[in-house]
Amino acid sequence: MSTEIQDYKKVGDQASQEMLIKATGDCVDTCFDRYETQKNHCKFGTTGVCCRICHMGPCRITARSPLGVCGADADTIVARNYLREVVGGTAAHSDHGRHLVLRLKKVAQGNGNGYTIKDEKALRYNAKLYGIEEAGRTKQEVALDLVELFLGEFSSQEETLKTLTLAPEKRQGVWSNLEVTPKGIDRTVVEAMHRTTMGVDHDYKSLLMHAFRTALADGWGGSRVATIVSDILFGTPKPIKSEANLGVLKEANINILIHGHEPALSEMLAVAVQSPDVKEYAKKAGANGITLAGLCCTANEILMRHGVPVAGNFLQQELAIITGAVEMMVIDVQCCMPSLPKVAEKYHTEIISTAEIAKTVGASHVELNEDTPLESAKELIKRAIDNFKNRDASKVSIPKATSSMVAGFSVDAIKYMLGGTFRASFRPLNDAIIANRIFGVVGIVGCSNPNCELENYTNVLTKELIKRNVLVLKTGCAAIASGKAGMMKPEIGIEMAGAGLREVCETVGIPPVLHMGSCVDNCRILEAASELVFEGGLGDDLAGLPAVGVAPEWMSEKAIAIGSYFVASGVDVILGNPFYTSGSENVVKFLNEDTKELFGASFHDCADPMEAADLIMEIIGEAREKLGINKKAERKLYDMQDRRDLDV
Ligand code: NFS
Ligand code: SF4
Repeated sequence: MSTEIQDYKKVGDQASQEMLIKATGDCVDTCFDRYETQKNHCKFGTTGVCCRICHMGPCRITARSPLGVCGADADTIVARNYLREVVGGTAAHSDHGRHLVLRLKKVAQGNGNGYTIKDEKALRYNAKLYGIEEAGRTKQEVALDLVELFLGEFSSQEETLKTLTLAPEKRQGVWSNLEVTPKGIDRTVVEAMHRTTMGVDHDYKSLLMHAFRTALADGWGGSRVATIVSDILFGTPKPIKSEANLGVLKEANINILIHGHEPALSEMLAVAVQSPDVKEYAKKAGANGITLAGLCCTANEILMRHGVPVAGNFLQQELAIITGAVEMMVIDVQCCMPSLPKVAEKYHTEIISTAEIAKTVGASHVELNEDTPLESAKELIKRAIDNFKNRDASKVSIPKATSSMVAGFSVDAIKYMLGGTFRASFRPLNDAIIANRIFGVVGIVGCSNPNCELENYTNVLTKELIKRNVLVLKTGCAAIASGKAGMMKPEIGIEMAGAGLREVCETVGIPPVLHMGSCVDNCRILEAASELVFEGGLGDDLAGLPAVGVAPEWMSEKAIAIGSYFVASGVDVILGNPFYTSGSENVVKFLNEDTKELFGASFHDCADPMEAADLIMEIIGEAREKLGINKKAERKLYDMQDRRDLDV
């Protein structure tokens, strides 16, 4: 077995290794196998110089053929491809946001059918942020006004996005001076497709500036709207305990996995699974109970609000089926591999697609009945229970590995942890940063990718940063990696943290690695960064904060959009693997250098986690120097070093 494990050294965690070995025995192909057959990637693709925008091509740029048929050069082609990737990511996050706004509209009109405004406080707080009168009005009235405003964020043709005004004023000025303030989200996305079609925008700088404009429409538009509305409909997350890794599946239970990104259906399933009739039905089928667990960002959404355990992240979706113990996998949108039904064929698992816009060959398609969503969620669960009898016990092997974790750190929850109900504020965090007990704040986000050892970069970097007194904020699959590695258990995380960070975490009662949610919730990281600015003492802009973003193992277009809105917001971003832009020196220089002049932040490529840690310390150190807070950490007590320094 150990030699077999070595074959899978690209997978660090034991649970995934065990399932990959089982996959070989069961003759199942996974993305890890397919990566091997695909990995001699076409250089035209990886350098970004392949253009198939019109049918005079495809054109590929080389030293001997430096221009496409139309005359487009490498700069134009690479920039166009980059912008189209940002568009893909922005569209995904924003369409997700739109669905939630339409859901809130139904609820506010009295047609919620089981969905409600769960967090009225969040509704009223956000209405006020947008200048909507809320005092003395019903929550439905307020919600309808907010819905109208949010729908305008998508459809506005001439007015700029209102959500951008939630950013610090100085940043809004930077955007307006650079003319990258987006108009409506839909307009911005459509315009990007127009600009990149054959014969339109050919200046790489103009294309890249539209990429940043589009990304802002994501981070300060679609994503922020999605997060606000999720909090209103499903509740603003608060710290909650749970567990992560494949070991959350239970042999004696009906195991149902929810996978994808949009929380509406999974919220209903999380409620339905608690109902006594469903529990009774499971018992009758001979099971001990029902385990509902999540994958990818749907997992993060219901983990943050219900403590539903996480079976795994992106690269574990096939591995979860290979346990042989999953009765049903319910998928919605994004990051759900089309391979799932093929893997499931070898077992008894039923794959159920549920989103109108996302169908998968080999999956059964069941949409929630909008009139009776709770009933249809129950029916789905009963269908999974009915499938229990088809489970082949000889094919079942569930890895033991799980780790307990605490998630649920919305900005509101962090404020509360820092100051309690009456004095909820970021002041203690600002003070800890100014006093250098916390050196800085780093957001580690994004996917897992078979092009590198699963979760190694993420975990090595996270460990190193907390040791160096950097508070780490996490979302997406990177958050799940830390949960699995035990770093989100307050007691273990605190053990790993440097003295200053440890002191703060112990006083406040938080782990040094905070789970802030799904990928759409990356806007919570920007919200937290804005709070640091609003609180005072750390400058007046997001640029210049002692903060950095990292996407160590990213793979998705969504990650490109996220990285771009971080940079446009003034936060430096380190990439574990580079963009497909190396075919144009000008584009690389623009993204990695010129943006520093424009936005006050840029991209950095760094393939090694320890080097990334050093680079982060350097960037944060410079920011601290400029803020005039780069003094030695205050110490309350003399430690050994101080005693030696006393020189007596
Ligand atoms: Ni983000 Fe979440 Fe995971 Fe990557 Fe996919 S699940 S939206 S894209 S893979 S972090
Ligand atoms: Fe070739 Fe230009 Fe057409 Fe692209 S747009 S495929 S470079 S001719």
